[in-house]
Amino acid sequence: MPLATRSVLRAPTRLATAGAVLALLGLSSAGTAPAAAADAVERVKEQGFARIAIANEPPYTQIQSDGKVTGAGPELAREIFKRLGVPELVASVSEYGAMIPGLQARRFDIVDAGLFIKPERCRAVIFSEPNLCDAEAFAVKKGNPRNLTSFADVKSTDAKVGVPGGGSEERLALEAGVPRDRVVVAPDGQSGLKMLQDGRIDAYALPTLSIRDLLDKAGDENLEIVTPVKNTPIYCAGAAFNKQDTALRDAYDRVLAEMKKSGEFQKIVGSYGFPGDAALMVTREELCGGKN
Ligand code: 6CS
Repeated sequence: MPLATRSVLRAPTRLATAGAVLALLGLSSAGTAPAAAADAVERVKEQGFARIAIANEPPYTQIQSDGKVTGAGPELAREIFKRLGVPELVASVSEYGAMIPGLQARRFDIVDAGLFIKPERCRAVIFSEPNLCDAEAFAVKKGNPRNLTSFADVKSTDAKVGVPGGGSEERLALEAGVPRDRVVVAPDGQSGLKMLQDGRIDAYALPTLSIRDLLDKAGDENLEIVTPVKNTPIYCAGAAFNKQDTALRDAYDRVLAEMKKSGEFQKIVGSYGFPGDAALMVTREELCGGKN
């Protein structure tokens, strides 16, 4: 059963006030969806926290053992919202494929989880300027016995590839012509690695920094990384917002631009291994293929 969305309160875990629970459920205290305030910044300020969707895929997003939500995306969002006068983040774990519908249904105020900026997504939500850039990678058995270096290699063999549900790797595999029954959705990184270790898949596809983090933590000498995956782009993610929340997106962008200029942005994302300068070399408009 693919993971959809479950709510995690930021540690030190706050007592879930009725308002917070209702807000997480996409309801205001009046029991109806929060009014799409003319100025979303004021709506979130009045709420007292920003509802953020994460995937729990380190180093992009991570829920620590004490419940604290960290990772490059949430750390960046936490600092930006603090400067906007919003002191708290309240996180929900979501599959990538459920993040955009969650924004559209106003279950979240922001996705800051390494959601890659792509034209088809730019038609559904609005993005900040780029923040987290990365290549694509496969985790494979040591020696790469199936010689899988691209999604085309997966297609031309009877290999199976593990992917995150609704994620870019799933789309890359299907677009390369890998049959649907050989594109296997893994609900999270640990499950994907286990599927590889058990031989249920021949490669597990995620962004490079995510695969590196998984392999470092697994310490399994029978696994190795292939990166970059041939014929795949360097992706850059941005924070994503409901299309009506242009004021909130623009406010996020203003602070992000200040932090990029001061070097604070590069320091935060760099501490998680991300090349901050890569995000300065491309724009949202270029990645969306037009205005967003
Ligand atoms: O945005 C995406 O689709 C991809 N982003 C990350 C950080 N991990 C996997 C996912 O497919």
